[in-house]
Amino acid sequence: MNNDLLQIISKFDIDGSIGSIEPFGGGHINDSFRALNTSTQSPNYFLQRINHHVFKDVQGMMSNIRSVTEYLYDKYCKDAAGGEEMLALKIVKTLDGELYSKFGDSYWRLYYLIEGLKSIDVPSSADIVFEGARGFGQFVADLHHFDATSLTDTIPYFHHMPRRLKRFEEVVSEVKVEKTDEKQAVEFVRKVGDELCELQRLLDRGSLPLRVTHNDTKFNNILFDKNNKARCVIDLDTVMPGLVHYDFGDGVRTSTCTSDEDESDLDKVDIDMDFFEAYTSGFLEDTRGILSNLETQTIVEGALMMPFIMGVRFLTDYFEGNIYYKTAYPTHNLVRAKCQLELTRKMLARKADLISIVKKYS
Ligand code: ADP
Ligand code: GN1
Ligand code: MG
Repeated sequence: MNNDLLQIISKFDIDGSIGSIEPFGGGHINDSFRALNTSTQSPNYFLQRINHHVFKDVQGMMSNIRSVTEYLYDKYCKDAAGGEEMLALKIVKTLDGELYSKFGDSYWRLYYLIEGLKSIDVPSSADIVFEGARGFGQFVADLHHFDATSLTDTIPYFHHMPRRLKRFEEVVSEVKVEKTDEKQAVEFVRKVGDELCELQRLLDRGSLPLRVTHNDTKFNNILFDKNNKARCVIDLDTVMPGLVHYDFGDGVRTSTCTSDEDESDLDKVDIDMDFFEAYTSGFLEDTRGILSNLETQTIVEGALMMPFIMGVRFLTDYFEGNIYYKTAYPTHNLVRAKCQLELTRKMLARKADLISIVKKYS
């Protein structure tokens, strides 16, 4: 076992004795490890190195997570009935009572490992899509009365589409866009960019409310039990004030697409309309009662914007030299961008059908 990891975990208030610490999970930003206890009487843990280049205000982010998880923990424990209730992540503090620990140049946090639950990268049925969406919707509904203004913006302007486009243009102006596929991607961003800033315009006008949203509702950020029931929303780094559209949209992006996020064969990239219907009905199940008419009427804009903003972010990172996302090969971000932009294009072509489906469940 890595000695540094053992030293790091020993700074936290843990029980028992750790027998192994192994890499776990494969996100693009943080590094995660599972720490197993030697004794079954003591809990197992989930250790993460926080990417502080991305999350610059580590204290602010950890206090957001603490207040939201404590709020949910309280709610779920009170509501608990029959072992099918939702669960909340629980932070393990350091021996000094802090929410994270600094070791050399890096920042670390610890959660209890939630036993017996699994994440699903690619849902295999509409039922699973429905259930994941229901869980993400419940998360927003459960935080309906939580004061969004008490939370720090962990990444300022995270989903501010006009700013993402401005940064994209700055980066593009400093590089040579030479290859045909790069040029096509840039042209597409310029062609549809303004249309996909609609949510920001509505927000700026005060027509849509800021809520507590997750902002990274990638489908594998919700854990399922053995009966495929959604039980726990995880990966809470980006929980902050946002539009419900972002949570609807990122779940759609990652659960209803017919390919992986980085598929290079663009013919394989499309939206599965049955899965979209399942996602919509699941997400609206608990949120229907709390959303304004305009939020529901415009929620499809979130499903269109999220693949697009990801396309723009991946493309920007590619032109910037792959400094933000973990990549497996030099053109990985370009491949991801082309895939996300293709998904955007195909979804835009079906916008009227997507709106009809939302109407059916509103
Ligand atoms: P990333 O930012 O890398 O996506 P996550 O916080 O989503 O990191 O964790 C990566 C994976 O680890 C998740 O998809 C899930 O499978 C698992 N995981 C995360 N937190 C826990 C936990 N507390 N208990 C059990 N498994 C977890
Ligand atoms: C990142 O950490 P992970 O892999 O869940 C990113 C999300 C993107 C996602 C794309 C803080 O999420 O915004 O949607 O990659 N998180 C951050 O796969 O930038
Ligand atoms: Mg994750």
